[in-house]
Amino acid sequence: MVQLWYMNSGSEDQRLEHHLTPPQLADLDQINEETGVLYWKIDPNNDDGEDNLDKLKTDRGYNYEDIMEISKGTLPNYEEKIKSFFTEHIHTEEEIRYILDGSGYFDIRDASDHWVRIKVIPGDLLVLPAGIYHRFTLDTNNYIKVKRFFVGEPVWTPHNRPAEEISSRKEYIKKQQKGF
Ligand code: KMT
Ligand code: NI
Repeated sequence: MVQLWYMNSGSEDQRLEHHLTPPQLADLDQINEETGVLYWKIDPNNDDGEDNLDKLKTDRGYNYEDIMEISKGTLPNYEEKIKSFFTEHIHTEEEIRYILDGSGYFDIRDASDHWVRIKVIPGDLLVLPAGIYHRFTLDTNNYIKVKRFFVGEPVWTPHNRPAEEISSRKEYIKKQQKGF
């Protein structure tokens, strides 16, 4: 089961767990309802997994994909990228990540603007809706390999908070008020 929890706001290393004391786990269904974040577990090592991934790509129109390996030796401008991934931001489109190897944390804002930390490991497929405030960090393993999907020509540009004037943010807030 995917693990997600509410974060403490301590200034220790971003790669640590940052659990509250005592730890307070979050519920995936509730987070889905209040933030629109989607999650699937898809085992890349069996045929069903491949079929499920193909079906998801077709259903959601994901016609672009590439692979990104985040580690000191494999990612150009590593330090700069790591910093920008962990700066709270939104995008104009969904952020879709399928974890192939390694691990890391996606932090997303819940409906009360609290940070929820989602630990991702191989086989996890996470969709962050357009306009949700989020950030990403490696954990202490310092390595993740992900497949990125996109509908059409990819746009990876982050818009750092505050980004209230961006239309994907306005749309996101409307959807959140209506219920996803
Ligand atoms: C983003 O935009 O937040 C990212 O691409 C994070 C890196 S994906 C593991
Ligand atoms: Ni992002």
